[in-house]
Amino acid sequence: MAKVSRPMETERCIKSLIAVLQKQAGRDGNNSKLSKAESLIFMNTELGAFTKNQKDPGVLDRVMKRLDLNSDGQLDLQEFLNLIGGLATACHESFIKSASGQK
Ligand SMILES: [Ca+2]
Repeated sequence: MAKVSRPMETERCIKSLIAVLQKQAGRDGNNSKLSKAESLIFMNTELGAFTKNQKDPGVLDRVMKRLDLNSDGQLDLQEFLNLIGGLATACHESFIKSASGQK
């Protein structure tokens, strides 16, 4: 008999990321892509720790432009994951630095 598997941590993380995208993108009725306005709300709410010290309002604009690889003015799942991946990489590097006593 096949073992009934419970979702593993990584699977739960993937589902959570998709749920976040759908929730944040659903404000305008299309829950598969973040519009520019939705992206800004997302970055200021869900990623407040990263954006709160950001004084230059143009930075998020430039981030959005860089992430929008196909230039359709929206972030699809792949583009959204590039953002998450970039932030995860930055966090990981920061953890390694603080673990080794650097600043
Ligand atoms: Ca896009």
